[in-house]
Amino acid sequence: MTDQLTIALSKGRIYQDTLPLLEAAGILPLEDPNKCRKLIIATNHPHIRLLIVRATDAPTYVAHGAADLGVAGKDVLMEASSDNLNELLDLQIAKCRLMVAGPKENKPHGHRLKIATKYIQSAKSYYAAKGEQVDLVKLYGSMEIAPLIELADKIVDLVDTGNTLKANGLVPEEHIADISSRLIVNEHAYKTKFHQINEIVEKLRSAI
Ligand code: PRT
Ligand code: MG
Repeated sequence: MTDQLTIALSKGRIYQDTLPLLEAAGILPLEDPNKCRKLIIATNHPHIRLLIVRATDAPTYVAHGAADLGVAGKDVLMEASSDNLNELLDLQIAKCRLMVAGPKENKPHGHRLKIATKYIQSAKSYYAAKGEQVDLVKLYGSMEIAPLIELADKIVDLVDTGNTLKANGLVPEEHIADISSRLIVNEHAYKTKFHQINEIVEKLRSAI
């Protein structure tokens, strides 16, 4: 018997970079989520479907078993609970770095360092490991603005080309982690649908 398999992934760069890997594994989406508005995309395998979700939500779908497999950035996984899910493969896609960045002219400050970020957990463990006490301000996007208008001294954000930082008068200062996207699996599904999942995993592994 072939079980229904659901794979959660986000549109944008993760979809673009996962598509060739899925194709190498013989999984061909029947529609392009960037062109149609559908959030559930059928594939050439009647029992395999793709779920198009927000990048930050992929681990939640997998943890709850609403998706068996998923693709998520390590940045997202470091912020999410790892209950009920396992990381199976480093897909080596959507690569970037998690960094501390600040204004080109670093102003001296008499107060505790204030850091604006979407990555509270990662920033917390980074500064804790350095033994530095900081105040964290949670933002959901456009972090680069924070130091410009003195909401924060620095930011913790993803950097790829560095163009976004540069355009906002910021410079990368400290490297926190190398980021890439991971294939994640629901722990229960990995047991009950092992052969089916493992076949896909092995094909993806050799396509990386
Ligand atoms: O809407 P939301 O942003 O939550 O999700 P999304 O579906 O738009 O996801 P997307 O595509 O923005 O991000 C998905 C994953 O891609 C992230 O979780 C990362 O693991 C990975 N990734 C790789 C990146 C980048 N590179 C990246 N450069 N995610 C975001 N950026 C942003 C960064 O936050 C900054 O604003 O791009 C800007 C910096 O880019 P450069 O090239 O100017 O340095
Ligand atoms: Mg985005």
